[in-house]
Amino acid sequence: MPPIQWFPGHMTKALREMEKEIKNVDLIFYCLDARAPLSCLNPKLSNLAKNKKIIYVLNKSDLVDERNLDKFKKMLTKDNSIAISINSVESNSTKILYDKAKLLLKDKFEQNKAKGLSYSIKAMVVGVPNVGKSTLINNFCKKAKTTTGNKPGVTKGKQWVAVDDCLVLLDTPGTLWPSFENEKTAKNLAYIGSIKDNVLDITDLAFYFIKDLVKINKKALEDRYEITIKQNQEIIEIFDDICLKRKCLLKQGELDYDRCATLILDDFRKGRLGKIVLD
Ligand SMILES: Nc1nc2c(ncn2[C@@H]2O[C@H](COP(=O)(O)OP(=O)(O)OP(=O)(O)O)[C@@H](O)[C@H]2O)c(=O)[nH]1
Ligand SMILES: [Mg+2]
Repeated sequence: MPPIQWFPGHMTKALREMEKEIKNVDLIFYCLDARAPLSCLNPKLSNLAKNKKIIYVLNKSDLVDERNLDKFKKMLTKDNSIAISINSVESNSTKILYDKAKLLLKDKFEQNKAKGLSYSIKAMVVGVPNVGKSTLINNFCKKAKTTTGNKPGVTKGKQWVAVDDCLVLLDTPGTLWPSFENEKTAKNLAYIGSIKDNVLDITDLAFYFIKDLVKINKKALEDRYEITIKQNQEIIEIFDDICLKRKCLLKQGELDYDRCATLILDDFRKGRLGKIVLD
């Protein structure tokens, strides 16, 4: 697969602004997509957050089997960090994050209380594009204070949002890094919709997605598209079968791979292929 890369100017600018703001925040909500939590670890963001308390949010947990998340939670839990899975679309699901944030910053609360000062937590919400950072913030606020969307690059600039007197959140644009050293990471980010589709060859991407899914969970493809995948079957033949089943055809009866590719990736992204963890 040709190297995938998407690092537009607004991301460089966003990272610079986040570097400036980092000293003003007590805590980082590091948003990861539960379907590929490790692929969502951006070295630039991890470096930015290294001296801060971090709550890793394994978001979109409704799209996976929770039992698959235990190993990631263990890996991400360290002295200064914990990991929690949530579904940001479900109302009030961020309550647990709020409670944990208060617990992590208990000392600061108490020191300020002793001085008779009120204290509000300032937290920065970071992550690669499209993992649900803005949705998470709206969940905290119980109303749509930030713009969300089913595509990467919706949030273009930083935005402070007051949840209540005790918590202020900073929404940030989804950021990637200049070059992916690992092809698997790049592909996973593309599959989950963190990379703009128009910088990718969508048919190539779907081809590799089928190839990967055959290894991870070929039954998911068989069930969704009512096909049978033979052992060592060529990936292109599987792609053809899905095209035929979904009637993705051009005028002369040729297969419309582009349309089929969009359909397959959309099915995965919306959870219609079942609960799949890529990492
Ligand atoms: N199924 C599911 N979808 C979610 C969840 N959280 C967010 N989404 C959806 O994911 C898409 C992206 O959400 P956003 O909140 O805009 O993501 P973002 O991280 O702010 O994206 P950028 O601003 O582009 O970096 C939207 O269609 C949301 O509805 C979740 O927990 N589960
Ligand atoms: Mg956003």
